[in-house]
Amino acid sequence: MSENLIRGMLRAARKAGDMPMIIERGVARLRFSEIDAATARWANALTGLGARVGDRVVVQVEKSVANVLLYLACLRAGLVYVPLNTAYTAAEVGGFIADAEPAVVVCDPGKREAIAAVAGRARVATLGADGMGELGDLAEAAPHGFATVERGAGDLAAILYTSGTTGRSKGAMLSHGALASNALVLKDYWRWEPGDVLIHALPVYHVHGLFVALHGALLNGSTMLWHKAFDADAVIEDFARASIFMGVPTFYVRLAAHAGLTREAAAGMRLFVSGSAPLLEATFEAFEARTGHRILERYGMTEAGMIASNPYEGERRPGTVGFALPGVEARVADEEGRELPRGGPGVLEIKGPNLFSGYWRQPERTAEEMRPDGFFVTGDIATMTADGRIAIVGRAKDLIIAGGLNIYPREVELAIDAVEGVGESAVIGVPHPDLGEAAVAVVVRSDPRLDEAAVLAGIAERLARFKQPRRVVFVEALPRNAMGKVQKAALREAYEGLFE
Ligand code: MCA
Ligand code: AMP
Repeated sequence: MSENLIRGMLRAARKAGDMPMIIERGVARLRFSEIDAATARWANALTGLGARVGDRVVVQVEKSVANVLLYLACLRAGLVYVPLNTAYTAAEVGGFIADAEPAVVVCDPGKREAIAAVAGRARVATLGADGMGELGDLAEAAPHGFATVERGAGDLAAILYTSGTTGRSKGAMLSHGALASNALVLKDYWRWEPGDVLIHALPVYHVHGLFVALHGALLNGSTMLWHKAFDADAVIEDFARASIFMGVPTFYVRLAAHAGLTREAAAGMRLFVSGSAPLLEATFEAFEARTGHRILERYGMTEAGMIASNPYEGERRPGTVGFALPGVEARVADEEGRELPRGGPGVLEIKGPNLFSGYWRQPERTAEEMRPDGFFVTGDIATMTADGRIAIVGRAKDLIIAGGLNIYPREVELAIDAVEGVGESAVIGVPHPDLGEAAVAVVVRSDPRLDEAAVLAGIAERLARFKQPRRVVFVEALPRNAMGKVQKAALREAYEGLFE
């Protein structure tokens, strides 16, 4: 039997019939009854460009209905979807293209020239937010029939890049089977039911918006109220027409600061889900006080999709991410992977059908994060109670999460160190009231005339804006331990009040 993930979605779509699949600002943009033919047309357009089963398709486009069809068409045609953050610079995109070696690169019409310059041998096709552009035109004219490509559970559906630390980034290979198993588990765990309507305000280039939200709605035949970007006004207005909302903690911080967030406004909602970064207890409590809803916090990772979740019916406890999802095994271990007694902190390791198939063409880096018994080392520090409730209490990996987006300090440090007048730098994450964490660069000058603006200007072309430090501070020397390693904990402590 084919285990192509698209099959379950097309089945659900047939049941949903003429119901809107995507509503944008009150207008039905796509109906479930249309997606069979529409994804067939898009699949024909892609194969017409020369993409063959197993080929990668790198996509950097604005969030749109066309973007969803493009993703679904990749599944249907057995192509491997590689989405990229729209904020990435052409230089960053070029790095991903060199690694993924796609057959086709899809970009916004306005970026065509810049992307073509870094696309190597790949075909470049444009796609605008309105569905126009070269690929949109091809899809418009393409035949309505397409034989869905048979895929096994282990065949790749997508590659999502998780870091750009040093030199090469890591592309997490995700199979049809891993994505399907995770989506089906969540469908039951969060009690998706007929008639559910999802407010979709997340970007569609990361696990949260692309898989957790989109797959959930598609497998349940649920209408999505589509928001191009998060806007608290517009989201609160949609509460009256929806039942489920998913967001990163920054969304909830902004909602809780909004005068329109009231019990009445949220009365018809069934479920609020938070994840991608820690939800502060204060945000959880403020949200409950205002709406009566207890946010359901869950925890996941690009390499594993969703790993743990607070229960739907049991206690949703702030500061915890709940229990390992059905089928997922979790243990808190020491540095050698030996399970520690319950209660104390250690590195969280997990195993299950949701796990990725390794890093694209980097078996040695995959091996570094896998235990011989198949457990994956998450790099998150966690505690687990005797009954299995998990709390994420820190990170062993050097990672900053700002507004739900990852920033790898090493990558930013390398860019800053290349700026004229910089001696050395250390990039740290410090608490930020809106973003949760924000990046701060601590810089030692080799040229005393260097200022903050010059550092930021020096990295502007190289790094996506969200990775650029919110502040640059200058010091005489970086604190180092006896081994010569920069003491980031000391720096974090020194600057923890910077944004308060
Ligand atoms: C935008 N900017 C940011 C961020 N977003 N800076 C730091 N961190 C960010 N996350 C910058 C812009 O470049 C801009 O800079 C300024 O902030 C304002 O931009 P704007 O577009 O207006 O920002 P915004 O609309 O307020 O966006 C903030 C946001 C957005 C709504 C929090 O970043 C967002 O939607 N985040 C969600 C990301 C996400 O989906 N994460 C899930 C990953 P300037 O003004 O200087 O030009 S999946 C995952 O982590 C795992 C698997 C999981 O468990 O889910
Ligand atoms: P990514 O690297 O984009 O896949 O992001 C995964 C990381 O986000 C995890 O390893 C955690 O560090 C973090 N994360 C996701 N959800 C949560 C959560 N609910 N609480 C704390 N950290 C989280």
